[in-house]
Amino acid sequence: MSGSGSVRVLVDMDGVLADFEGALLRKYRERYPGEPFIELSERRGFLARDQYRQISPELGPKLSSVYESPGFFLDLKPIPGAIEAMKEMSNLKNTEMFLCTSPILQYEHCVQEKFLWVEKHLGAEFVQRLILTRDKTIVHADLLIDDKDSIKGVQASPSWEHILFTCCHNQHLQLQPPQRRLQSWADDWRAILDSKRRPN
Ligand code: T3P
Ligand code: MG
Repeated sequence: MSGSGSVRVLVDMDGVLADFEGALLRKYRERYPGEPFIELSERRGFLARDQYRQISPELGPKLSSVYESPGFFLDLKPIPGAIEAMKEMSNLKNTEMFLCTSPILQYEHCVQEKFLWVEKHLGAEFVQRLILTRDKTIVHADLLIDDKDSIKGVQASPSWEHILFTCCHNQHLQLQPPQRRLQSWADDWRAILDSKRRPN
């Protein structure tokens, strides 16, 4: 799979490097003051719009309008520690690190802004490590660090182990062993990479 002796890691963007949920709540409340909203501590389920729809059907499209707007993806704030972790990971020996992210289907702004975000926060050399795909199961790696609790695609048994990155919408989930979490970038991500290294 990866070069001999190397570990190949895919790192997701939204919810792992970029604070999608924080920006979504803040901008939704600015755009729709007076409408009901869900505190981040009360978020459940990957898609925020599904939870908002349960409050009232018209809240779903109102919420989507926020992340479909120009500037939403570019303006996302980095998750604490993410930029430092990516720079360190990219400099580790025997480590192949890629960013692996899915664009939303209303891709007009999202696709370009994901590239711009990487260049702005990580630098031009990281743009070369950026993979955009709607199906992460066909990308070969040892690890995928991602906040989505269930990652499906055409490959029923992906090559990577999915490490669930803790985010408001998944924090209450009880994982089935041997599934593993990374609680934050202050957690021991280096040990997770080391667990995949093969002895030379
Ligand atoms: P990423 O693969 O970087 O996590 O779904 C397309 C992208 O937008 C994907 O990015 C996930 C993110 N996203 C959310 O995190 N929550 C949502 O509710 C939606 C619609 C998208
Ligand atoms: Mg994500």
